[in-house]
Amino acid sequence: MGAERVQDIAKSSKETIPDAFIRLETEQPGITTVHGAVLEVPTIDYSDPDEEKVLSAIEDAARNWGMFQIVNHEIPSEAIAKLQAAGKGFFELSQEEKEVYAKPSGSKAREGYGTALQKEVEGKKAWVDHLFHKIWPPSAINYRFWPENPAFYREANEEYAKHLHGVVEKLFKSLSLGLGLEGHELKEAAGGDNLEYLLKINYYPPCPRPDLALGVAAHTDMCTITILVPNDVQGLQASRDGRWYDVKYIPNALVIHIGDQIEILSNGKYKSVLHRTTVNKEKARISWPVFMEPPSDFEVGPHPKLVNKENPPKFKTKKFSDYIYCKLNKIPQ
Ligand code: DH2
Ligand code: SIN
Ligand code: FE2
Repeated sequence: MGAERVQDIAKSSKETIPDAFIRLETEQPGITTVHGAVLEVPTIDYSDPDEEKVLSAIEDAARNWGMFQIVNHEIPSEAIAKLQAAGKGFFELSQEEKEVYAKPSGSKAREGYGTALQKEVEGKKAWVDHLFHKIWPPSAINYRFWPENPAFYREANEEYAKHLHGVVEKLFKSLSLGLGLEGHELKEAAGGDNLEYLLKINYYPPCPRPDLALGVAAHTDMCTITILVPNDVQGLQASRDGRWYDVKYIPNALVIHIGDQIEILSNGKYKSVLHRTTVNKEKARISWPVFMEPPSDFEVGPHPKLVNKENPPKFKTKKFSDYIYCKLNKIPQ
């Protein structure tokens, strides 16, 4: 039965890795990373009393980077530490215990514990396992995919989701104002209060050849925005002028990715960021991205107030589920 987990493969890989994980030279991090440089993506300080300045910094970052970090946000560091301890605890359970939460094979749903059978360049595999489930709104949660162990898993995730809700509301408002819209209009056009938050825990086991393998291959996020916290192991890289850089790690910061749906809603003014992840020789890297998704049958397209004769729509309007389907199956727009 069971799919092969990277966590198991890692245990039996002492010096080499299976061929399926060795990237093409055009992707290998050892060759394609700009070494000795870290990318300082824009940092937004939410404790800054100058609201105009914060707003223009967010607008600039969303336009020119598609990525930024928020420091001094309202999420207590204890809530982040608890979320992280809960996720780490899950991946440290026995394989048998983790498989209880495995994504049912053949199921179309995405929730559950899994290892991607990625349809990637040359069929190469990603050095990562994951757990994926909704955390918001409470009515959309399927607790079937929330681990019972560690015992505080549920409390940690519910608390984090509540805190995150405040950050998401504030961020959508800023991004909306940055487009010249009313504060509520961007979120409304992205699904409003039906916006769903999906947590993915990425578990990247130690890898004997981090120069040859990738965690997650280069991609832009499909959702509206992603809010991510990593553990203390470096690994997130962003593409800048066609080169790959490590993103500067800031303890307790929230990493924000502008996703495809915001690029579309803004009619191209905001850009989704191309990123990927590397792995570490000695340490497990773990990250907790939360994807803010429109409901699957919700249609997303350039905001009507942002298109006119001079600015025609640059993107088609599509149901979010159709957008995902086309992207995953590489069907051109
Ligand atoms: C936006 C995204 C992603 C997403 C959902 C979004 C990703 C993927 C991801 C995913 C989830 C479950 C899986 C899987 C991949 O879902 O980038 O293989 O089983 O990582 O809204 O960007
Ligand atoms: C991802 O982009 O899917 C993962 C990012 C990370 O692990 O930091
Ligand atoms: Fe991503």
